[in-house]
Amino acid sequence: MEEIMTDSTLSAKAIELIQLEDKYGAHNYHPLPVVLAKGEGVFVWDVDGKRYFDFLSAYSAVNQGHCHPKIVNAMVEQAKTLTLTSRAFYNDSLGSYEKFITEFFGFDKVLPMNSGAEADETALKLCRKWAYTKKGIAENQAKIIVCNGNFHGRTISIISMSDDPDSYGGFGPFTPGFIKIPYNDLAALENALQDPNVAGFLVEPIQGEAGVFVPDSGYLKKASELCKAKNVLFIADEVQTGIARTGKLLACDHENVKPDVLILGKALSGGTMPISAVLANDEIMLCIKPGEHGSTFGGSPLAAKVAVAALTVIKDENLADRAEKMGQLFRDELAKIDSDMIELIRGKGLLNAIVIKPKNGKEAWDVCLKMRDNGLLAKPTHGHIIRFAPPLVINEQQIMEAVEIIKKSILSFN
Ligand code: IF1
Repeated sequence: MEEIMTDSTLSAKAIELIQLEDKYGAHNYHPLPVVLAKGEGVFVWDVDGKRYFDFLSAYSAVNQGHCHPKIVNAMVEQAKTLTLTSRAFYNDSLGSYEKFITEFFGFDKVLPMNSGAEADETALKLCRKWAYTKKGIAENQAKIIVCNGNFHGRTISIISMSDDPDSYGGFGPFTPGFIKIPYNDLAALENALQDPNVAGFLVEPIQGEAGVFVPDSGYLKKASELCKAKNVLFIADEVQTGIARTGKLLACDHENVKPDVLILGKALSGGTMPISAVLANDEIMLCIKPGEHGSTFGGSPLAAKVAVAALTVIKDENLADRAEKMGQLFRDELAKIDSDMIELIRGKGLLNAIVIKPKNGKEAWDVCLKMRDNGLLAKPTHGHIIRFAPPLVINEQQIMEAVEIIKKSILSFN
């Protein structure tokens, strides 16, 4: 709270709202001090009417831009008609959504959930069930390979896969059945796959939380081939990388890899509500039988209509191509900034990060505060990395303006 009180850029109204959250909300986040009240396209506005470029996009949930009118309209129309039936009954929106999304991504079946973590949990359950009913692994013996540096969510089983003490520390006992190997290490994968009880390999095509860590080209392709050779499911967590963010519909598409199980979330709703999904072919998906998995809200008529609208916008506005082109431009322009504080620029499409070398005690957090003052929002991760992931509807002129803000902010520490 001290830093808030001494932050001269915050209005009395903003401070009051921050204090309200601090007093009544759990302290499980450390937000950048800015209080937002409105969003449209690539921009958000704070409670005092100041406009910012949103270079976080709610961690890639608002790929389609804030409050996209087509998504909001679909949402409002359906909200006035029928929001939720539960899956105890059929509804008139789910089937057409299921047809739409399975054709969109090329799978036989979809299992609708809400949050990304839930979809990841669903994929883990599906993989285990497949292991026992199809692969012939003895009951309770299935193992799933995961990567160091992963981020798949916050549930107990998911943090059991994490090697980040902030994620798992103090939350044990943990779920067994995971093998942790280094990311981007095919030899380690090959070695772990020797265990006949391995049923799946869960991987992010680009590690988000790790600071937008892009693996070597060919890694995903070879990893999927190694899995195939051992009859192990290749499970792609594209919650953050999917839905056009990296310049293709899926990050796996960069290497023509077709996962056995695909996990989607975030931008599946364009940032309007939690909608996630697991996609797989019949051989795998039909291993889960009635009564064995589900959720109250997953597959609601509201979610169904919103998801169809959100994916339609991705296609109609060519957002994958736009992410590819704008991402290239963004990295090219960033590379021209002459500052020893920029140690590295990396990313794919519009999922990018810079690694900051602290200077005169100024770190990534200070750079983010300065960018905020200059009208651009981004968040540091791991102390020294800043993620840059604007909505994919950003245009060339806006990229140039944003780079100018980033440049001005970083050079202010010279
Ligand atoms: C937070 C990070 C991003 C994800 C992947 C599943 C989930 C996520 C690949 C779970 C969620 C989030 C959640 C957000 C911060 C964020 C994040 F920095 F932690 F790593 F995006 F980069 N799989 N990612 O990235 O989805 O249950 O949250 O819907 O505040 O925790 P969820």
